[in-house]
Amino acid sequence: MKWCCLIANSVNIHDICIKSTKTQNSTTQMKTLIQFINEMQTSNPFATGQFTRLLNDIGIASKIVNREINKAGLSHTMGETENTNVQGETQKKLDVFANEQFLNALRFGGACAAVVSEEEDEAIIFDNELSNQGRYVVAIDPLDGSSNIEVNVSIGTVFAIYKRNSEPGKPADETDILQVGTNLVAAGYVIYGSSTMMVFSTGQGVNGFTYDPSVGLFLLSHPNMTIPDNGNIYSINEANYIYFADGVKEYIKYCQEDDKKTNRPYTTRYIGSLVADFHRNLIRGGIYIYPGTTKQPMGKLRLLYECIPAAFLAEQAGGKASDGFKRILDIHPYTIHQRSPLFVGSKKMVEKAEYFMERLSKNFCEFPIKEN
Ligand code: P6P
Repeated sequence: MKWCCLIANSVNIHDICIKSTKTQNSTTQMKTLIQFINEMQTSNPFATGQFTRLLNDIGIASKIVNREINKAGLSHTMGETENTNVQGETQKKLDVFANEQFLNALRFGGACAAVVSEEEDEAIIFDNELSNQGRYVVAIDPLDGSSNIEVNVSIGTVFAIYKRNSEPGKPADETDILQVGTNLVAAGYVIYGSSTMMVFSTGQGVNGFTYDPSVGLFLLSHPNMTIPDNGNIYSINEANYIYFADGVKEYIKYCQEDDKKTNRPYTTRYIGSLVADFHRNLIRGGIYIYPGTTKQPMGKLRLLYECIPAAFLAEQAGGKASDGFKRILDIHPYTIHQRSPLFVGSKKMVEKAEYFMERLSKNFCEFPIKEN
């Protein structure tokens, strides 16, 4: 710092030094994910350390997935496999790789008794001595938006964590798997984008951690994330317009009207990756809609490992999430890959969309439709 002052007059190095020192200090002052989780554990007298272990295991698996994504173009992991998953989608090699990493991390961590994964037809009940003592179950989309991998667009992992209902010591069962969103103990996502971030909530607000690959740590870069009450970005795939309910069509028209006092017309941004669209709207304000359509009345997204975690985070950040009518977190799942329409984001924007749905599309279809 001293030598900076000596030559400060010449090239303004002083500011650069201060800035870099400040940047340096702020980086070194940033809390790591482990420190953050350990502080949570010490503040909870009933904590056994299993939850800390679980979040840490998810963090480790996401670092391995991140490394593979970052070099996908240079390695054999790009491209498709010959298999299709239960969704009927062709599995990408990275889908399979990510699924394996998270399942292995959770299987041997001793905190998780069962997993529902988008890439697995059935729930995975670990049923080994260690896992049967696990007090948690996890619903996960290991790599959401993987169709964007080869075009280098941000993709993500989405996870939801429940406390098991059945007694530890035995294998988990269906009562542990099909839980309503209000039972969640935590939810989050990892976005593999221009930087890799883990954003999660344990019910006390939302915090974002940026991954620093030079030290292999997630650092608390976005404490107490809150979503603006209103916004001017709407995210929806308008290619499906003719299949939308009238309420959705009317809301899109509302977004496109010219009205300066309500900051319209809005801007449309649709990345085709839930985590990326959700993350932008969380920071800037906005609404993401994947509605039911006449072709797919329950929409495309899965309730357990896409809609519920997104809804939990949105509400924890001060936003809102529904299926256009009902709060997502109040929907009782009846099957693990159940779909649901999703309206999620800034509270006032979701409420406006719900107004049009209520007024014009109340009977668009009786939710939830029992899918075969
Ligand atoms: P569409 C990715 O497949 C995903 O599940 C979400 O991440 C994304 O928002 C949506 O589907 C994109 O679906 O039908 O618009 O291509």
